[in-house]
Amino acid sequence: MYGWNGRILRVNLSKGKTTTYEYTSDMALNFLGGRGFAIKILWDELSVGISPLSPDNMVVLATGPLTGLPLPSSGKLLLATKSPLTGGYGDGNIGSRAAIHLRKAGYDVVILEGRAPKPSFLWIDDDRVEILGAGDLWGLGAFKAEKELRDKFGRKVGILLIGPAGENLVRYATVVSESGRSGGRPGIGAVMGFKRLKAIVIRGSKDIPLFDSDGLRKLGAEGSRAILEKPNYGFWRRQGTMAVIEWSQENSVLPTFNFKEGVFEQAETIGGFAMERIKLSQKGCPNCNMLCGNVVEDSGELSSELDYENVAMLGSNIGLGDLKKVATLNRLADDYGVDTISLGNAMGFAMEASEKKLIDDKIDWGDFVSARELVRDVVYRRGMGDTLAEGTRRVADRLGGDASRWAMNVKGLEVSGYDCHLAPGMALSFGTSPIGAHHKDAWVISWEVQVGRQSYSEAKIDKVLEFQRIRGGLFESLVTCRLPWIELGFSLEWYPRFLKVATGVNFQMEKLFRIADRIYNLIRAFWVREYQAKWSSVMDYPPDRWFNEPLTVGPCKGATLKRDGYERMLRGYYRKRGWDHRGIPTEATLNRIGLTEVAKELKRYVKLRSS
Ligand code: PTT
Ligand code: SF4
Repeated sequence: MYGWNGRILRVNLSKGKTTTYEYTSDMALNFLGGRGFAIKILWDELSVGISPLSPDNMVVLATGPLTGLPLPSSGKLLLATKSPLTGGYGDGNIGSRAAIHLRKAGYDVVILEGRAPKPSFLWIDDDRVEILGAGDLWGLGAFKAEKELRDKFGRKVGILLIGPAGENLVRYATVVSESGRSGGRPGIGAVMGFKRLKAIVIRGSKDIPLFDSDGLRKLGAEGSRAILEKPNYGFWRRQGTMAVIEWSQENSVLPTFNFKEGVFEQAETIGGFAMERIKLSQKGCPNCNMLCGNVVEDSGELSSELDYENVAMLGSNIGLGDLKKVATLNRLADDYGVDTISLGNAMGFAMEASEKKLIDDKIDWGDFVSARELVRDVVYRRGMGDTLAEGTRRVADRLGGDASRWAMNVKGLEVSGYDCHLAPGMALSFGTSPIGAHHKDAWVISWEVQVGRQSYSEAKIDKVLEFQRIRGGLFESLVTCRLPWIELGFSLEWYPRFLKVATGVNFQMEKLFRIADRIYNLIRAFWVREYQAKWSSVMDYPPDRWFNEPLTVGPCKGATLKRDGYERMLRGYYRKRGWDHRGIPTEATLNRIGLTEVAKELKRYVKLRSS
């Protein structure tokens, strides 16, 4: 095989044993890499019904055939597990030198299983793999721990690690890297924490086998130049994703006061232009010339890297209109290794519960000092923070009454920063995302605002499907960053060309979309096998708040999502996917997509419709 190393590293932390094995070219051709490999491994190997926080769970680190090559924005890594937040499939994508070193060490995938007897870290130095004692690293924040590891292993190694949130099993703890990159929203940091694995340090020095290495270098350089020449490149370098704050405010989709509203009075003070005024520098993932990380000075004169989601969720969603203070909360989240989206939702939920006098603790909207303390309480599981560390679905269940109506999650994963009172297409995207309410698969909202917010049209279903194929299927399996395409208009046609010089295989778009559909169906089968009789189409609904509580301010005042319209779209979505009325793939669909064995296995748990 070219393009793929063809090797998987398996680390059993309980036994202290590491092994490598080769996978087949069939797996490469049918699942491509990244998300495709991760779900294939989790489906094949995980016992059904295991607790995500048990030695039986696995963490899969997966690269794709383009990862780490001299191609645009290829320094990304997919992390996957059975999520402690949702109980279903969960993954995240992180920019890290670890992705490149892993490929250069000769592996495409690492599987972490079992649980170490004591806090440990993994050292992968090409073929030499060691599980070492974490010693004093355990308990340290991610910034300090990363620095200590760099002092010891060298400035250039790849490092993935968890902070105290992962160690303390916060259900939305992430994996962090490069002092400010964070991935694995559905609690992959908590699974690593349960495994007592503080960090993974990787140094790789080999060549990745390529079909046409000269051709790849040339094409990669051509692609990088094409990105530099894009008309919006300059503005992108100034603001990156932060420009979305102003856009969201203008279009009344900026999450505000726990998604009660879509506009925030102080939006201007936390937007892209406000960010430019306190910007110190720009950072990016390796192998990328778009450098979209905006490093700013926070209220404690420390640096903090801001993106749209961080600011929307720790700013407007909790009523905080001071960007430096938002940056402080964000820095804490990065240091502790906790997801800003779920954290912002959990804090918004707590503030609303306090306003409604449903809890004894008092915490007002926009109260920075209490919010900062609450972040620490969540991470160290103190008082109310201990409950909030469980995620909004579990908190609402405990609180009872109508709390689940304004607990903003789908399948247990908190909603990312787009209000959907008047965005049915985006609501469908959140509802049907394969990991819970994340925007990464089908970020259709920008298109939806252009074509008309009101409609529940078939075109919106098609757009969700198209984006799920491109973003969730293609980019998550290649594994490279999708932002050159979605933000700068770097054409998708480059990717089959990249694949050709890397692997020698002609992947037409149609073939890649078929792989994407296979991945989506397998992920859906995984969820259904886990939930069994508890699975129903209700799992694919956005939070009740958007249906029941109209916006009270802004240009879309009075808007709500229409339940019958949403139901119609969801049914249409199922039909187009070849799923039945419960959202379960039919036997015919699974057979058609090459998942006959999956159909046989799934039949042991639920009744499958034949077509
Ligand atoms: C991603 C989610 C996002 S999506 C953001 S901001 W974004 C938040 N970032 C967090 C953070 O920072 N610190 C923290 N403690 N928690 C955070 N939670 C949130 O996590 C990120 C970029 C961004 S910035 C986006 S859109 C794109 N995402 C990609 C993706 O998903 N796939 C892909 N092939 N390419 C992508 N490119 C872009 O990468 P999750 P990163 Mg992230 C600090 O991880 O779990 O997927 O959640 O990885 O390296 O920081 O790059 O407006
Ligand atoms: Fe990383 Fe941004 Fe480059 Fe994507 S565009 S690889 S997120 S720096």
